[in-house]
Amino acid sequence: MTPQAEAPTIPQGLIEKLRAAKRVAVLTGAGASAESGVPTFREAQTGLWAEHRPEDLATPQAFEKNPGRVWEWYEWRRSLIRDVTPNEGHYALARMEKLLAGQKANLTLITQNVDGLHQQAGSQNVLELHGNIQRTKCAQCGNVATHWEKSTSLPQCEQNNCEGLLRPDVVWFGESLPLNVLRQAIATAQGCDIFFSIGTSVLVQPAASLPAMALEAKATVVEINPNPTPITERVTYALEGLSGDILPRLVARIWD
Ligand code: BV8
Ligand code: ZN
Repeated sequence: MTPQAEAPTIPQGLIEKLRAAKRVAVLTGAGASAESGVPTFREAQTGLWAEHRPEDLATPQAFEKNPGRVWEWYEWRRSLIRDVTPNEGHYALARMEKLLAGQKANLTLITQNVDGLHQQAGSQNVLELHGNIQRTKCAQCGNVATHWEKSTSLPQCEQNNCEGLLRPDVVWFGESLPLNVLRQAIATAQGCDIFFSIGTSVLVQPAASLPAMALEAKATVVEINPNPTPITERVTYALEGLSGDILPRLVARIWD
């Protein structure tokens, strides 16, 4: 039985920096939703999707070739998300945003996740780099909707005389990110005092370049992840552990 890894202490230097911070940036990945029960991309898929890799399904080519299968995969993922709730890490980030506002500072939350759990936990200033699985976008006219005809297996656009197929309003591999969102994320990374990289394997570009941009801009960079990533060696503080455990303790140490 491997000994339960000792939960990392929160470095005093980080506490002081956060108390004095004016601009805090947070980048989250699938690991921030893991404790809510949302499988991460690195985990093997289960059930009938076991033999499919997300990278092979989350592409325009896959949708082109077999829109029904891609649509079913997203309906399966929506079903996984429907029953989950934000975890303690999501709530701690929402609290941190409010507490920083109280000290005339701001927090910008840049997320790679498409599950909407940060907003559900109360975070306001959220940049969705990769879109949101709870919205659809018409493949033809681009109309974005949050409600669509659930009965059919391949819903179509309801805009007048548009027959377009609906697709999830997410960014697929090979598609560019929404430019205005990406620009804001880059400006945030380059202009912050403290940059948190939480629950991301720092592999998917261009999101994966944001922590390095913060380092180049001489920000204090904090990583929260139970596993090492390509930036672990370079960050100011590498807190090895779960976001749902570390974040509430961090907020309590600074503001309680
Ligand atoms: C683009 C939405 C170009 C869809 C997603 C070769 C080299 C470099 C780049 C490329 C390349 N080949 C292709 C590319 C580009 C490609 C890319 O980066 N590929 C990777 C695989 C190499 N990028 C793109 O295609 C992007 N677009 O480049 O466009 C372009 C430019 C101009 C014009 C046209 C085109 C688009 C990328 C967006 C893809 N869409 N999601 C959907 O969800 O279905 S990405 C998807 O995967 C997720 O959103 C997420 O971002 C990513 C998975 O990453 P993570 O979030 O980090 O999750 P992961 O599972 O990997 O890791 C979880 C981590 O959490 C782990 O480290 C784990 O240890 C940790 N963890 C686990 N539990 C916890 C925890 N941490 C804390 N607490 C816990 N409890
Ligand atoms: Zn349409």
